Amino acid sequence: MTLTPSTDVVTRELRGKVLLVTLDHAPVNALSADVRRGLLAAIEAADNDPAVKAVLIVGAGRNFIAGADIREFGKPPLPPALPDVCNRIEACAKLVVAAIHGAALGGGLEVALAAHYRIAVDGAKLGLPEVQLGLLPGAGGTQRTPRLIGAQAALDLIVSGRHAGAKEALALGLIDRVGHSGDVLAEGLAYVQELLASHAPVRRTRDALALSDRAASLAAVATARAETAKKSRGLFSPLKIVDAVQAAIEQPFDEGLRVERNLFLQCLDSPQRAGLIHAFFAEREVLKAPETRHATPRALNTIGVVGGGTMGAGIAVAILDAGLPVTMIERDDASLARGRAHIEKVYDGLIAKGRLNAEKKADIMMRWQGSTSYDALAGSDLVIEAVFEDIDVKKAVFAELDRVCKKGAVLATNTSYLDIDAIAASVSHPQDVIGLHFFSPANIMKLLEVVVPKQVSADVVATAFELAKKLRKTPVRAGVCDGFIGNRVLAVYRSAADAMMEDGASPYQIDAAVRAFGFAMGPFQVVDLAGGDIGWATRKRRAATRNPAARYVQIADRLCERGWFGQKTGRGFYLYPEGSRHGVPDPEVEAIIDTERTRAGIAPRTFTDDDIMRRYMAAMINEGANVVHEGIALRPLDVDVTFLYGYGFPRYRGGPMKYADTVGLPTILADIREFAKEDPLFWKASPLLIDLVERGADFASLNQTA
Ligand code: 3H9
Repeated sequence: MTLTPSTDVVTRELRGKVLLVTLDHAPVNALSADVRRGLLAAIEAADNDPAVKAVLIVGAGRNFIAGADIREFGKPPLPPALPDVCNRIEACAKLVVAAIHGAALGGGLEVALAAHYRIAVDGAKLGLPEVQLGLLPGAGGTQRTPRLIGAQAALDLIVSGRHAGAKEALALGLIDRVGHSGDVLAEGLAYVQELLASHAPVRRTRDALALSDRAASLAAVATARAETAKKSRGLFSPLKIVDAVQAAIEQPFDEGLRVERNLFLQCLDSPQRAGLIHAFFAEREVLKAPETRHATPRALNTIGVVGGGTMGAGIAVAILDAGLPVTMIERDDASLARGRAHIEKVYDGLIAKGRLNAEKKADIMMRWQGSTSYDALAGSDLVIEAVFEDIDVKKAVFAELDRVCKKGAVLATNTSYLDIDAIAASVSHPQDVIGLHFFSPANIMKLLEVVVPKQVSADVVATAFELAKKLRKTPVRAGVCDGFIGNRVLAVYRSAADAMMEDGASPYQIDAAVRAFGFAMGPFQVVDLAGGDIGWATRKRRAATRNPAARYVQIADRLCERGWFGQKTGRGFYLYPEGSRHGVPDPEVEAIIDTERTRAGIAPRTFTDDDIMRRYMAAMINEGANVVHEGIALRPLDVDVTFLYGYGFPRYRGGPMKYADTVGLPTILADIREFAKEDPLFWKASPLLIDLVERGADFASLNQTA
């Protein structure tokens, strides 16, 4: 028998004495207004129906509930509010049980915590990941979780936002039972029957006693506050979480809920919440490149890598880590041995940290195979070339691949700048050639630029996205141009940084300002880490085609001429005393900069940190706009994801284009026009930026159009 009215997204069905309440709101049962209404109505119905002795809440599909509906944030609130729904569930006079499978995250776990008993099946993921969206659990999570599992465990869970499996959730006391059959409904119903049979009382989490040792709880808060202040790097919500948990200890439940609500609303209003939620959706949107919608990926069982240098070895590790076999090609035995050694070094590092053992390493290395003959690639489904960055060297490799690879094998180049159309044109099946631009270290960095040359076939693009999935990388579709999305934009804001350095800012001030903005590192630290020789080689390569009228700052060249390539040579922009990885400012570098200023006839001037960031970001945003305008990036969000995953852009700002929207495009354009008074050639406003400002539109308006 069905009690009416069920809603589309929340159905009710009486199973004996148990009201089965099923949330069915694809794809992840997010708690939209309809779902909240349906849940509330179900609880009301249960309380009003004497035939109902207990309520069982389950989720349809692959998850219990993924949390609040993130798409509603930033819009006018719709009743009923989730905290009220949770309070109503907890207040229900009938026994309420949550049966959890898949994700019970954020508001999803908060619903479960408001229930009186909880069972989860193997494979369930429980957590309060709101912090990753710039929020805190706002439906009682900061008040009920510590009451249930203690302040320390609650803080660990909420501040980290990590997921706990069913077994751990049981050990923590977050749930009461783990079901092993895999059938969440059967497990849930059996558990409710058992509770009814044993006359289990209605048991409310608000009355749980895990905070009864007040002194220990407050000590946990003090420790968490100190650690969070140290680690949260400019993030707003982590310390608010600590405040909310402190309120759980010090205040009665209802007052604690009020404190939580107030703190939640502060987080909700923060630009960080907007930036982080933009990042959440953007990283999912980039997966939906047009080719992935209609083309089927080719097979990806065996992969070849040409080149065993830093990039080739890093790519090989990424592939091995995905459980796939790798065939590595090098020109001679010594180079091959070096390639293998690079790979082993990564795994030995993990062994030293206790994250791998020798046996597992041996298992992994079984999937590695090396050869000095291209013929070993005859059976490979996909080959990634990672040799020296020179078009003739690359073309020679592709000629070999053309000769040995089977029909339909995908031929990929890891070039970071070179013309992939030209490489493709040099082989007999240009439709099989694609760019896969990994970032160093390739086994760690998440970004993968999928560079799409003119003649490539759609299923090859789809295969590249499939590979990214297997390697757990974040792919961004990019068009062919010098530097693709990331390095092209980087070259421009690096020039802006160089110009500021020559005009009077020290590299140390620029780095500090960029770090204070939220980047992990400043541009000159990045040069020192990557090796100054790499950029130097590129500058020399481009010298012939550089516009002679364009400003060219020579300071970095002066350092490279001295062999100061950064960390690996012990000095670059910074000094690295005795192999240290932490650079210290170098007075000799400052003297070289002074000499260069004199040579260029520049009277140094003062920059505030704000001046620095306005120029740095305007350069980045303007070139980002050009990249979108020219179709190199599909949308502004593709530029954002590139910078979040490949260039250490602070996630809480959402990426450069989202940041531009936050500041306001008219402000960015006005800055560019002001800077253009000094250097009109460099500061040329992007036609896209001008157009958007004229139309009163923003970058976000272009994010729907891929
Ligand atoms: C919260 O709960 C606040 C409360 O404390 C207080 C409120 C007052 N809403 O990731 P997938 C979409 S904050 C809306 O590819 P998977 C997603 O965009 C929330 N949509 O699947 C995608 O859409 P599309 C705390 C959502 O299987 C589709 O679902 N919760 C939401 O790899 C599939 O997603 C979280 O932070 C949502 N909450 O992973 C959990 N979640 O198909 C966030 C997903 O159009 N979610 N979508 O691209 C996740 O971590 C993962 O989605 C999950 C599934 C693990 C659940």
